[in-house]
Amino acid sequence: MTLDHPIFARWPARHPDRLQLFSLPTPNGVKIGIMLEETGLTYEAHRIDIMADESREPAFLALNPNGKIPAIYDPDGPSGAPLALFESGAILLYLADKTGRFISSDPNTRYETIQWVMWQMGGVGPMFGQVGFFNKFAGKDYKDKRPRDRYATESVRLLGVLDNRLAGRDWVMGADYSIADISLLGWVRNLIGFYEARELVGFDRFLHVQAWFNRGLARPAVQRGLEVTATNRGE
Ligand SMILES: N[C@@H](CCC(=O)N[C@@H](CS)C(=O)NCC(=O)O)C(=O)O
Repeated sequence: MTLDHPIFARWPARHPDRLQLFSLPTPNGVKIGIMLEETGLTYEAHRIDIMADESREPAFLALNPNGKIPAIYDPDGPSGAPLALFESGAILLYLADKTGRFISSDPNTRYETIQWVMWQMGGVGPMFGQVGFFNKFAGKDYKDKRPRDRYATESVRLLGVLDNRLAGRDWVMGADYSIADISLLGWVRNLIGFYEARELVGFDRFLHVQAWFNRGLARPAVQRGLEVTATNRGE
């Protein structure tokens, strides 16, 4: 079996029958590593070095014209034909539907789960990411702190929304761990870890988020998922 896509000329598939993941352990990237480990799907992971602009190479752009990780190529797509997909929220939803895991089969609860994934994609990701830029990366040296403070203030508000949601719930959707949790864990982890914004956003006051975060990190599949594509194993 050979896979018919330009990406494989640059990143060859050793196991063409498996789902192919192109990623890096960033907050968006780890979502898919975690989901694949949680579901137990067999996959082959390719590490894409975004710092070396590998995500801007023509072979990668053929898979994701937006030039960002994560992206997947599933040789066994839902119609029987292969499916290439980018945008981490769409990939989570696809993998949930493919496996029947981590999304409710009840239609109302299903849409609520999607709603929280959209909330992460449209709010938490972009806002926390900007906090990272202005607090840790190039934006740190800007004298004017208003952009940093604007994104920090919005991130605090979003953490408050999540904290309220998690009051009396183990997971975003209640008793059931779902793709909503999977979409959020890596972002909270980066905000208080790599982005060094724990104090800036007053994380310690969000007790429900803290308890949820620790529950998430305690899951073995989350621990494994955070390491997917951390090294170039090409398995
Ligand atoms: N909305 C996209 C965002 C993807 C994204 O921003 N990926 C980052 C890493 S977390 C990336 O590839 N950055 C490389 C670049 O922008 O050059 C998703 O959720 O998949």
